[in-house]
Amino acid sequence: MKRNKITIIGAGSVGATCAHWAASKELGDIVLFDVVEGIPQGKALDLMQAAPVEGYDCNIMGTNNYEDTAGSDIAVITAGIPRKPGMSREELIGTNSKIVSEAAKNIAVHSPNAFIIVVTNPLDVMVYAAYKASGFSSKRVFGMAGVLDSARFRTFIALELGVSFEDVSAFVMGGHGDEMVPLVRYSYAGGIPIDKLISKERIDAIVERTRKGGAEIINHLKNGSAYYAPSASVIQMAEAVLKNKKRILPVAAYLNGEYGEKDLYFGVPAIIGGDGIEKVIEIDINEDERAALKKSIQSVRDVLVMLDY
Ligand code: TXD
Repeated sequence: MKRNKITIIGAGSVGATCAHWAASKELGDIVLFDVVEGIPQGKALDLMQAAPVEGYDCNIMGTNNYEDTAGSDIAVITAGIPRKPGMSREELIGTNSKIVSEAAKNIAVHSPNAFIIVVTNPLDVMVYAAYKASGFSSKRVFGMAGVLDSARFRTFIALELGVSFEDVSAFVMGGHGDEMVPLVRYSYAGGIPIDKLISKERIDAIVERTRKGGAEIINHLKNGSAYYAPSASVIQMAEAVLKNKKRILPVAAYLNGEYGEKDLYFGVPAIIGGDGIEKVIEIDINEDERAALKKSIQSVRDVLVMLDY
């Protein structure tokens, strides 16, 4: 029986750590691709040599040649340049859109049946670029941001309450930028709405920290951005597809009328399974949430118009 094949484009911090999580979950054989010679080969070999210790069976190879990615089931695009302190995600668009489009075209040629998960920033617009460049159905091209932003939100809620991370469910909608919308009304700890457990001021502070979650880490690292939680989030999405789990996850999905928007990738809850994005879920939102989402949509559209494709 054939194993799943997972290609990761960009063997930097997020890409290599995606390979690490995917291997530890034994999701399939892994190909790490990068334009820099030696880096993907070295990291892949190193990771494969952890297999006897960790007990996973998957082949992990590094390459600079797209032909080695042929026949992949999942392709994750992390290639690009990351933010530096003080930089917005939007400032990356010129360089990253070329890199992402080139990656998506190569995936389409070598792995015509793959699902593409885009990670590169500015996320919502880069997914759009990958969708256009690949020519794939929008069900098969989506972006990771909401799982990460929600994981940050859930982490801060659990820390605030001093309870298990596992018991906190919460999610963040919207674009992957400072206007993202953490949905307090849809956030629970052990099934109890968080506004019954945490004061309004503290919730406001947690929402703000969530929105700035990426920058907080960049400010610590100085050279590079977050990668452990981002890559874990990517692999959760890949697993949902490969195992046809039908998970409900917040994902940058193509909107074709949902939430009143068309021809836009935007963070919304969706069912992710063996067919990719199987359904975008439209939740009930109140006036304040609608206004916040509008702002977030506008900020994605403002960057989308800069996309040259
Ligand atoms: O929530 C999210 N979506 C994100 C997004 C969370 C974390 C990081 N986010 C973004 O992912 C970040 O802003 C960047 O745009 C990407 C990748 O972040 P990472 O931290 O992994 O960046 P690195 O370590 O610089 O790795 C990028 C790699 C590096 O090895 C380059 O040599 C390679 O990309 N690269 C390429 N690979 C293939 N093809 C081309 N053309 C190419 N150009 C650069």
